[in-house]
Parts: sequence; structure tokens; C-alpha cells
Amino acid sequence: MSEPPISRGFRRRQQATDVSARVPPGQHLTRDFPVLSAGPTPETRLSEWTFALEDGVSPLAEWTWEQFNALPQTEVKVDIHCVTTWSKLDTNWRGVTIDALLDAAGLSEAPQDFVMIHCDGDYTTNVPVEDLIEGKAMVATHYEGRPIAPEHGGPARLLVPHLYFWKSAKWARSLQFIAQDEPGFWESLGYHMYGDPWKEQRYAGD
Ligand SMILES: Nc1nc2c(c(=O)[nH]1)N[C@H]1C(S)=C(S)[C@@H](COP(=O)(O)O)O[C@H]1N2
Ligand SMILES: [Mo]
Repeated sequence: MSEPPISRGFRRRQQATDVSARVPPGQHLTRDFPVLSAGPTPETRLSEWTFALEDGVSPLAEWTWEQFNALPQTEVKVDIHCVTTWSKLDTNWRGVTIDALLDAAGLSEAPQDFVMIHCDGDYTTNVPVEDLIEGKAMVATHYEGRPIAPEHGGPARLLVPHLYFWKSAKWARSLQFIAQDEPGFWESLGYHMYGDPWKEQRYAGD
């Protein structure tokens, strides 16, 4: 099996020479990589792992682990911001962009305007389609050159670095396109529906 092509992706905020200009309001920098999980780390065998796209309740596409890893790969270096106030600069990830997934599914565009991400362990989170396409997000399989550790969302997690990190769903298994925005797990518990760290959209009403 030949290796898939790897490209450099994600437009990012212009690299600020001043590090403090890269830290959103109310955040502080950390060098650690804290683990934040609402439940236990699921153990899904790669032989049973699939990743699916769905339009409402209709299946659109599904990939096995082997098929998923044969899709075009993109590498990014991005800053991440958790709502618990830590931010981490220059994290390196590799995975499959949502554009590449749509392409591989034979879709010229997303069928609906919103997405619910579903995960092993029943975590969900909602993101508008426009925040996932045009190089803004990926389903990542590698962190700092290695497979993502299970506690950090391996084998595959969503990466939407321009929103608070709770949107970067760990153990992601499907993207469900939906017509109306609906709250996911944290959003149902009072967190913001969108979660822009630069606007400090932490809780509903912010
Ligand atoms: N499936 C799943 N994804 C999740 C979470 C979770 O509990 N379950 N926590 C979210 C939150 S609140 C954050 S800050 C990040 C934490 O990712 P990390 O543990 O790799 O730092 O994952 C997000 N994705
Ligand atoms: Mo978080």
C-alpha cells in the first residue's frame, strides 16, 4: 500500500512575534498537555473502528481505519485554547481535513449547514460547517509525529483549533450533518454554542 500524500494546511492567524498576542483574553500558557475527559478513555479496537459521514440519519460514507489512513494527509502547527483557561502554542498535528473527507465521499459541498460530532463514549459537540471546511479543521490521527495517545483522543480526534478545545472532540467516530444547530454535551450543560476564544464565548450568553 503506498503512503498517502502529506501537505501543509490550515490558514492561521498571522504569526505574532509577540507571544502574548497569541493568547486569547483570560487564558494563560502551559507547556504541559492536560487531559480533560468527561468520562473514561474508551477502548475501541482499530479492527472495529470506522469513521462515518451522515446526512441526518442517512449514511453518506464510511471508512475503516486502513481506508481512513490512506486518505490525503495534512500537517498543521496550531495554538489550542481550553475553556478551563490553558492555552498551548505551536502544537503539531497530522490528519485528514474535513475538505478531504467531503472530497473522498464524492461531495462537492456539505449537505447541511451544521455538524454534530459523535464519539466513542457518547460525547458530542456541535460546530457550524463553515468552521470545519476550507482548511479550518481535521480529524487528526497524529500529535507531535506520533499516533495520538488514547487519553488525548486516539485513534482519531477532531481538531478545530480556532474554537475552544472542547469542540475538538476526542475519539471521534462520525460527523452528522444537521440542518439546525443543536447543543452537544457541554453546550447542553451551559457552555457556549459556538465557543470563540478571542470573544471569550465560554458560557451561554457570553
Ligand atoms: N470525546 C470527548 N472529547 C473531548 C472531551 C471529552 O470529555 N470527551 N473533552 C473536551 C475538552 S473540555 C477539552 S479541553 C479537550 C481536552 O483534550 P485533551 O484531553 O487532549 O487535552 O477535549 C475535548 N474533547
Ligand atoms: Mo476543556
